[in-house]
Amino acid sequence: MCVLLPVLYMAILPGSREPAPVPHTSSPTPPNVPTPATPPQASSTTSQGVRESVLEPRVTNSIGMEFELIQPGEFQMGAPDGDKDEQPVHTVRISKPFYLGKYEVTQAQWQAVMGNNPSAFTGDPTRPVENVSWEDVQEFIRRLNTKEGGTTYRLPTEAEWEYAARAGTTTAYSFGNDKSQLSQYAWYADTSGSQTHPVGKLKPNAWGLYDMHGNVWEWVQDWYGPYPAGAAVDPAGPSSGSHRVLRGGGWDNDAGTCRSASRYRWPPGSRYGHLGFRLLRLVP
Ligand SMILES: [Ca+2]
Repeated sequence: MCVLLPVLYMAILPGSREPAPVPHTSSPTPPNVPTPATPPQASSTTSQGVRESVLEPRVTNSIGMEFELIQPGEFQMGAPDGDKDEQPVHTVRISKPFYLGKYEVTQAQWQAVMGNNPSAFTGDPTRPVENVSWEDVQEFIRRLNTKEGGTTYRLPTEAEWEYAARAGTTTAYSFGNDKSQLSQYAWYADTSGSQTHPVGKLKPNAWGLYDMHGNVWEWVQDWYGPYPAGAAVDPAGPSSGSHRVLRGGGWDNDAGTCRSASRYRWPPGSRYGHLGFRLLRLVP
């Protein structure tokens, strides 16, 4: 009877999936149910999968920066109907999990590490720091890595940034294609009042990241250059260049410029009131 029970149970369940294996006591692995509000699950029961399962879904560092775990995966980088430099759309595989800042780095966090606040828009320390160059950010990272010894931070690569911004979507924005919804997620030209706003006040994307669209442009690690023609694994951009890449659009940009695939660039020494960043924290 005990052996027949699972079979009978499946037979009387309307809509039971026929190929589903009969429950087996020695294999307790549950089905991998997609959950759009969280990062993707490990794809298999490899040793890497076991390791991923024990990672904290989010961490907070010594100066209160919060990070969300981003699981590895594959996505289509670029936009077929976007600007020329967003093409060709190509397959990118992110091979390792990483933590990404839930918010843009704030003025309070910059102050805690650097002892100053270069921002153009002050008055609330939870506004994003801006008016920082790519090179300034490297100094911030050096000091933070020293302060936290044993934990490594860096800027995300352009591919890591877009992968996280899309959060599994293939649309213009992390919430779809409808520009009229952008004001729920982003401070941009139509809504910002020509200034930055405290981080995290609007809706996050499906992976829990705020202000990926708008507020301040975010420096990423890569030199600016054309995309590769074919598929890539953990691409890090050209080996040299004159401009570093910025992503996400800012408070003074139109909706189209805040798309997930949109790219911009400035020389690494440039500072403006719309240039900020968020950090990546390596998984140990
Ligand atoms: Ca942003």
